[in-house]
Amino acid sequence: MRTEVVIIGAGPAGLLLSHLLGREGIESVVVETRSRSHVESRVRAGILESSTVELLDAVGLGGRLRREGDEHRGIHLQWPGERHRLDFVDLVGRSVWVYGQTELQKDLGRARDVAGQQIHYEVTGTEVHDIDGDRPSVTFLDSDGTEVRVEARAVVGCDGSFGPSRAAVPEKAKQTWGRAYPYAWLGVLADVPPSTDELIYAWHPHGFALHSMRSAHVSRLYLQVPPDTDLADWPNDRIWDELAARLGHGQDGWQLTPGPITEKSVLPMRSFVMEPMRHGSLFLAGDAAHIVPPTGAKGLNLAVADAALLAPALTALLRENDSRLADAYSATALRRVWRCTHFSWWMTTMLHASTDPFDARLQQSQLRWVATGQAGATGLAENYAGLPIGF
Ligand code: RFL
Ligand code: PHB
Repeated sequence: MRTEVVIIGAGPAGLLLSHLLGREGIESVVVETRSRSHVESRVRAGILESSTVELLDAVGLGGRLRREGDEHRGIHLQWPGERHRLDFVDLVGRSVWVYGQTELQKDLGRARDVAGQQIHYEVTGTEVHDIDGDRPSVTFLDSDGTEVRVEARAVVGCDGSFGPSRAAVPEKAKQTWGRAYPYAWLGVLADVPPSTDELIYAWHPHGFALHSMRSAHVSRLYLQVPPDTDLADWPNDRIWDELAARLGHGQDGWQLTPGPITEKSVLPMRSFVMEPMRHGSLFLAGDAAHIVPPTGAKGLNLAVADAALLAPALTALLRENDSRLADAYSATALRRVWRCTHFSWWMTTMLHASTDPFDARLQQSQLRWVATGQAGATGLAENYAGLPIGF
């Protein structure tokens, strides 16, 4: 089989890239190990930056998001006894949108259906070949066991943190950086209206807690837990009691309303960056090249920004034989990647309880500076509401 671009992975990076290339008349084939229903029901991110929303609008994907998503002007930052609101619109003139990654994934899937996109779901044994030349190919076993080889002009690894693309770049041609954090998040989805209008990020000596949401009827909440946490040790009552304690139930009359929990999982937290994000005719985008802890809500937005940079670069390369944008892709994308990597690390280390009492004092001082002063609040707002795609 022959196409122009093979995209490995049908997550947000892969499907958005195929959508953007399709709009330029560039043909792509997408391969994905999981089933479509699995990809569309994975509970993950929930916050879209303003530049993500503007991009989705500009390429015809913003309709349902604007109708069913919820625009938030800011967040609440708190610690025991105090809750402060940061208004991003006042601070930096930008907002964020609450819209589940599951919904964006469905919107992307439908848009690709309409365009007649070839997507091979439930493939196995994906391998990347000949990326040093300009005729790379990808081989895999299709869902019915047929061996398939797709030749292309470029391969894009959008295969997330465990896909094969990153490993296809020779060791001597790449550098990696990373950090594993000594905690994880226990995340729950609950069929109960959110107890807050905007997200609450809470520092607490027991550990961090976050009150997020998916809709007017569904709440999404997280608790900092040790990385080796066994879900069996966290019956629902214990989860709600701990959320109530950390989020300040009773503080100034605020109440957390518990409800039926429909999903529960433990998520490890790490930072990771690989450079460069291109080797020969293989390009990497999204979690395949970088991973951030979820505290800054940046992972999905970075995946979108990579796809938005890569689409014009591949278009110029394939249509005009102009390699300038493709040659600049890695360095351009990495500027934003490192900014978001720093922001996510900073939010994470500021908000998660550590065992060192000196750290705790520094965190409280930093939090107060951010929550009550113009300079700190503006820095948080600028990063959280999002930088321009080409930052
Ligand atoms: P994805 O979504 O992981 O998609 C990669 C796809 O590649 C497939 N794949 C393969 N396909 C073919 N052959 C192979 N050998 C393959 N190996 C893997 C996988 O099955 C998968 O479908 O990566 P992408 O597209 O780069 O998107 C990244 C985002 O999904 C991720 O960064 C965010 O979900 C991170 N994240 C958040 N980001 C935000 O911007 N805001 C948030 O509020 C936010 N919250 C979160 C998050 C991630 C979370 N988890 C579970 C990781 C909250 C959570 C809980
Ligand atoms: C979410 O709603 O899943 C969410 C929101 C904000 C974060 C992380 C996750 O920082």
